[in-house]
This record gives sequence, structure tokens and C-alpha cells, in this order.
Amino acid sequence: MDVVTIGETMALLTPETTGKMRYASHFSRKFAGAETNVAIGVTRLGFQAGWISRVGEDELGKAMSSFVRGEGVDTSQVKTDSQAQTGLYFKELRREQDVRVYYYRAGSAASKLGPEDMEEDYIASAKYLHITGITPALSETCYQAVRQAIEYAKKHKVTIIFDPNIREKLWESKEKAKQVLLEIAAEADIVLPGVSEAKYLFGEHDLERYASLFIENGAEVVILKEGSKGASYFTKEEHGFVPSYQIDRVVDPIGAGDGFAAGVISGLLENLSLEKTIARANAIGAMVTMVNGDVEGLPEMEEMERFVQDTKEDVS
Ligand code: KDG
Repeated sequence: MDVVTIGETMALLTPETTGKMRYASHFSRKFAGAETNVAIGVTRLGFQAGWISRVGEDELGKAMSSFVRGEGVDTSQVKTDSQAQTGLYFKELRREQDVRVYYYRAGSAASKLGPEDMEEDYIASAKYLHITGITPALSETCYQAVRQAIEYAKKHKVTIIFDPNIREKLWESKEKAKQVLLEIAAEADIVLPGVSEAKYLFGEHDLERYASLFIENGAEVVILKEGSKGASYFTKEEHGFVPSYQIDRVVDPIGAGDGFAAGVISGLLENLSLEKTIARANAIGAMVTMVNGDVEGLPEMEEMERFVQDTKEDVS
């Protein structure tokens, strides 16, 4: 396995019309969740990814597992929970630049995930363990599952890559979110915060200060995402900025960060330089925003290379 990830995937319902969702009567049904978005992204680029989760013993759970498996992700560690349902989320495209998300996931099957679902050999078989800040926000047992996975990864020298993915709606308080996210970031080798997430965690600073705060907190590599501008990277030895690509129109920004993470993981798996890795991550993040849905815009390698050749970097 190149990368293993842990988390909740949900049935995603999107109104077929833009505007207030209260007026929508036709919806498309897709599947999405930050961790499988990354796993599918990595798989589409030609690598092997595995997903640890629980789904409900219901029609959506069955369809979701088949969908993720059909994308080539290993689902051998996905359990069916007969006591809880598969979670749902709605994505309302109110107007351009205004996308809202509504969760129906409290008490879902995935929120029952616990340390007993973490298989040591499975995690040990991976080169990377991908964790997001969403999973520990779902429940105390999910938090414990993440802690257990980190312990196995450390024991077997699996590189830990952490995306804080702050979802305020899922945390009981900002203090709790900060405490848990900083604790996990301290265990990670690579962290992928957005600038607004760095601000949430550390307050107002400049980029270099954010990076040094993450490095003092334990990270080796910090990649700070600056939205459509691009991303900066920092290690103890080097730092730089890689601009993103100019695209005409953002259709749906949700999932871009997961596409970015898939690009980072794939670049690191190929031993590309940080500069080249981030250029790829920027390209994939941009491509995801051009298509409706979290995973539908994730490219295959050759498609991504063509996009890079044909699209200008944003140097403004
Ligand atoms: O990064 C995209 C995710 O936010 C989306 O797929 C839904 O996993 C999700 C979540 O918890 O918000």
C-alpha cells in the first residue's frame, strides 16, 4: 500500500439547480469524504491507496463501498456497522463563490470507528498514513482510532501526513479543536494547513512565523496552502513558493484541498522535489475546482500533465 487513510465518507446530495436549497427538488447523488477524496486522487494517479472506515448496513453504505472500491481503492478495512446509518451531506451551490455544506452525520456508522478497527499490519504495510482533522472531530472513539493509527505508524516508521481540514461545525468548541489538531500536528511528519487554518490555530502571523510554529510543534515539512495563489513550503533547510495555475472559472471549490494532498503524496512517492511536488498538487487542486463534485475532477496522470502543459502559472 502506498497510502492508507482513515475517515468518514458520506452520500453527497447536490441540488441540480443553483440557489437556495430550500427550493430544490431534484438532487444528484454522489459520494464524498476528505479521506476517500485523497485515496481516489492517489489511485487515479496510478498508486495504491487503502481506506479504513465503517459504513451503515444500508443501501447507501453498499453503494458507497462499491463506488470507492470501483475507483481502485482497497476497502478490505471497511466494516459494516449494523447499529448505525451511513452519513449524508448536502452541498448547496448558492451562487458562484458561495458554496455551503450541511451535514446529517451525527451518530453515523463512521463515527463509531474506534481503535479496535485499526489493524497494525495494515498500517505498517503503508508508506504514508494520511490523517485529516475531520476524523478526530467525529467522536471520542474516532479520536482514539486516530491516536492508535499514529502509534502504529510511528512504530513501523510510516510517514504521517496531516491535513488539519478544520470543519468548525464538527467541533464542540474552538479550544477543543485547537488542542486536538495541534496535538496531532505534533505527531505528523508533513502538515498541509491552509493559511486560514494556520491563523485559526496560532492567531495572526506571517507565513514564515506560521511555518516555524508548526516546525517547533514537531513537523518536518510544512506546506501552507494559499488558495488560488499557490502554496509555500518550509523545512528547516529550505523554503519557497510555488504559484498555482490560472483557470477561468471555479465551478465547485470543495475537494480542492484533497486533490492537493493527493498531488503531494504522489509527488513524494515519486521522490520529486518539493517544488515539483507542489506544482503538481496545485494543478490537481485547480482541476478539482473546475468540475462539480469532490472527486469527479481528480485527474489521471496523463491528463494532469496535459493540463500543466496547457495552463499558465499564476504569476500575478
Ligand atoms: O474536503 C472535502 C470534504 O470536506 C468533503 O468531502 C466532506 O469529508 C467531508 C467533511 O467532513 O467535510
